[in-house]
Amino acid sequence: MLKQHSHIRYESILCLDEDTLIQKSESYLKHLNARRSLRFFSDKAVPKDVIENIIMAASTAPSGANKQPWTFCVVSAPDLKKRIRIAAEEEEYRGYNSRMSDEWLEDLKPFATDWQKPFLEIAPYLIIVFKRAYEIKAAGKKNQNYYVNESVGLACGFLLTAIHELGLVALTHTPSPMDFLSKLLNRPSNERPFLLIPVGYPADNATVPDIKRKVKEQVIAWYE
Ligand code: IYR
Repeated sequence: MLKQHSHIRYESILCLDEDTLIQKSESYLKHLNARRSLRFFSDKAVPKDVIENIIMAASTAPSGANKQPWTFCVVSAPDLKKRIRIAAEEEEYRGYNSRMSDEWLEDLKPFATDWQKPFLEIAPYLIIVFKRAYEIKAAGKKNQNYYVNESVGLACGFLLTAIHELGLVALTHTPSPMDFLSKLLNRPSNERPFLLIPVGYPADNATVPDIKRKVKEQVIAWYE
């Protein structure tokens, strides 16, 4: 073993035989393949402990130098959800009517989206993920974070997986630009909005766009 500082023993949790490995990997693929981004939420309450646990599950994601450069803001207050919806819709209205290119609007046609975002008020929780560009230490000293986008993206992936695991649904929403979220949530200057994720149960009769995933030949390049 290399000489390491304060390493502790890694306790492996599973050691499966090959057949079980293959079976489990197939059923995990099937399970994750059933995840969809949803825009139609029920207003049914989700226990606060569930939200806390899925966020702490997300916070186990790997990050540059283990800096964990994220803050998860959780909004359930109806008045604040309304203010977020109003501000998001203002930006989205400008986006759909002038900012987005024709190509972009064309690419979005299968999703049948527009500037209106009622789910921002209907979903019981909005998780707004902020990336922490750096840390502010005493006397205004700044400490660096590393690979911030990669780290926070991974944490969001973990969060979406945890949400799916529980049969709940989410949308990775990026109203653009997102600066209004820093103001409405009164975030410090080292934080920037990364993703807005409504979470809840699906609405009765919720629909999703009929889109396809790439097949393995398009996704994987083997070098054997
Ligand atoms: N932010 C807009 C537009 C939008 C952009 C992409 I890229 C999407 O995958 C979906 C939507 C909206 O949320 O409607």
